[in-house]
Amino acid sequence: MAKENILVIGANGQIGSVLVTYLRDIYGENQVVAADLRQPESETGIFVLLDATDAQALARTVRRYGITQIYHLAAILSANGEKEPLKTWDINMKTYFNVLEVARESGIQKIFYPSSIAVFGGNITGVAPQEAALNPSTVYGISKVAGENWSQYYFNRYGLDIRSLRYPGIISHQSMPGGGTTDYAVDIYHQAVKGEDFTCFLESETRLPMIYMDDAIQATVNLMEADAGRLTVRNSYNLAAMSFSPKEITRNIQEYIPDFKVSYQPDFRQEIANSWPDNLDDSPARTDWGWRASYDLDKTTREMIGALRKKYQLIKG
Ligand code: NAD
Ligand code: AKB
Repeated sequence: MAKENILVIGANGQIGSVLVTYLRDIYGENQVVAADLRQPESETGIFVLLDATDAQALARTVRRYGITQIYHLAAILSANGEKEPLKTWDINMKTYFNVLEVARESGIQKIFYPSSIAVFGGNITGVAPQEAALNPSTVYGISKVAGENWSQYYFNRYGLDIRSLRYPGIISHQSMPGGGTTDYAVDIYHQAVKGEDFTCFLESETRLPMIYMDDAIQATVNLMEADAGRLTVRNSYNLAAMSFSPKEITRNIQEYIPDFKVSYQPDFRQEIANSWPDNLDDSPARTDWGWRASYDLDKTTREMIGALRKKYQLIKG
């Protein structure tokens, strides 16, 4: 494997904190530079305090570490984004333009851009096809559609090798989600394992596409390592793993924790969830680079409950 120097921006977030460890296992501890606005809770490898809206600071980091690939994870997510729409647009777009421009100017070979199911809007009912009219309802979704279009533009115009996934909601035990609409599907496991009741901010029947963190990381790395000639989608690949409602995940958890109780108090996030599809058709990802999910809801629940039981026992003990 060619020697890569990888920069992960937004490295302290739900995905970044898991992805950095995984990339360091593959490419080597000193080959992966973690960068974020905030200091990490514990520093294990190279970390740079970086505001990616600052183009010069980003360029300095790229030069200093001889960066060859960027995973650009920094963004404001759907629910937090609705609280400050203009700031969200500004941060999500400015950071991505800075990444695109530093890549173009410094000859960076590859970029990973995470998109989202939030690119779809209420015009899609049921399963979202790869090719669809994208009418997002949130400022976050609008910024992701714009990001996808700019990815396609920089690929067509400058040959920049940008790869992207439309992630479903990600479920992880290692890290907490950062202000999205799918966050309930992580929070619910924590409450269940702590032996507490859970109040869900979505209605019981609202089905959304979700994915377990291990699958999301595997998909990301597989896409980044795929032969460029096989990639037919240059805006963003649909990615699917499972789809469930709060009622269905509750029933699944109750198979392991029978006393677990959930009540429903939908808030502004319900409208966001209503505008998203139930699931995605990910046939191009399957055909082009062999994508297959390994975790369904039951396997996810087993892993989450097992890992969180250990975590909370450790905290107690
Ligand atoms: P997160 O909110 O948990 O983490 C984002 C990180 O970016 C945070 O640590 C934050 O401090 C950092 N950040 C914010 N502004 C920054 C800036 N200006 N400069 C440097 N760092 C900055 O997000 P996440 O869940 O890890 O998501 C990562 C990416 O994946 C995002 O682009 C998100 O839109 C996308 N995505 C996530 C999910 C999911 O369910 N987690 C689903 C679809 C898409
Ligand atoms: C959110 O809910 O905003 C994210 C996402 C699906 O993009 N988890």
